[in-house]
Amino acid sequence: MLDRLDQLEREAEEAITAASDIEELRALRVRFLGKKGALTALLRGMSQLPPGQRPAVGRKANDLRDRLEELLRQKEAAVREAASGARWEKERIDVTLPGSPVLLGRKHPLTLILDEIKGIFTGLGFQTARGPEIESEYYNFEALNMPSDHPARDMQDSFYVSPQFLLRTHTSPVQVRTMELQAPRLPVRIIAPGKVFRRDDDATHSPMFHQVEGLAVDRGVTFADLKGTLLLFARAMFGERQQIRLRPSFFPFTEPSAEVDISCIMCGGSGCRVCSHGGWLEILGAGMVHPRVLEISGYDPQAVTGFAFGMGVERIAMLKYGIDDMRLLFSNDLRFLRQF
Ligand code: 2NL
Repeated sequence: MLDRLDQLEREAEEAITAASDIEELRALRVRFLGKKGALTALLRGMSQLPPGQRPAVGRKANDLRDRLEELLRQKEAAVREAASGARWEKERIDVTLPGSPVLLGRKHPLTLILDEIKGIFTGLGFQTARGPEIESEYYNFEALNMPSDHPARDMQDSFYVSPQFLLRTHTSPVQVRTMELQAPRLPVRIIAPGKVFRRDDDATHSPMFHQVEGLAVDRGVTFADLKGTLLLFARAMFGERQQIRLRPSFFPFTEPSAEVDISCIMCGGSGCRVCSHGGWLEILGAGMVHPRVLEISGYDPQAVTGFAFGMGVERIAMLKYGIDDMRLLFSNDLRFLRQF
């Protein structure tokens, strides 16, 4: 019996040493120490022994039980330790590695220019007005002295969304709406920045672009006020040495009308590739508000006068930043946008 206990001990030691996970150890505990286990079975046979041998066998069996319990506990601890070590190794992170860079956003070049334009006119006492991008033919054309048979209306190749509504081709309708709401209160001094839409698409035209129009209506507003305002704008925007030049032109909503040039921002006027060797760059259209437009908008053209102007924001951004293809402004290419 004592020999069989020794044999059981060796067998159990070997099995416990070889075990590699918790499940296996649990099975071994059942196999050797469980109610129907090997040690229990052996102890059952004790009643067959002569009474004199029983204490020695009993002691040895108890010692073996304690020893196996201890071995199982130690092995279980070792297995748990190994498992958590493997997990630690798997989840290990190197905190000295560089983190993922956080990309900082920035303003789009058009927004930068638009902010600058707004800032200049705000400083001159103009307020910013907004209006719908889908306009009625009335506000986009009729109220601006462009009846349906007007040739300028064919010139405007526009996007219609229904027989009487279209995407606005300029922000002038915003100014008409503002005058209509404000009349007959004076003065009117507003700029209308925003998106406009025309059927055009190449390196210098986009079907959607941005315009800023300005309008000043009051008693005694003159063409000189227009020139002074535009000269001040040109100098604030492009530098104090700027000159402007006005050439006669035509718009249905202004009379007289002018195209406004600034001295070339590349060469200062001596002639270069940017100004096609002319020394001047066209950046604005302007004029005195047509009496019909004042009247339609609720003002008495006998009592008040006004000047108005309009400029393309993309054109100004392209000149100021030296961009040669307008499509770059709408491609959302970070290699381009990061430069501003
Ligand atoms: C251009 C020319 C211009 C206006 C816009 C305007 C608005 C009202 C009354 C009269 Cl409510 N005129 N706007 C006047 C002259 C020119 O824009 O070349 N824009 C890019």
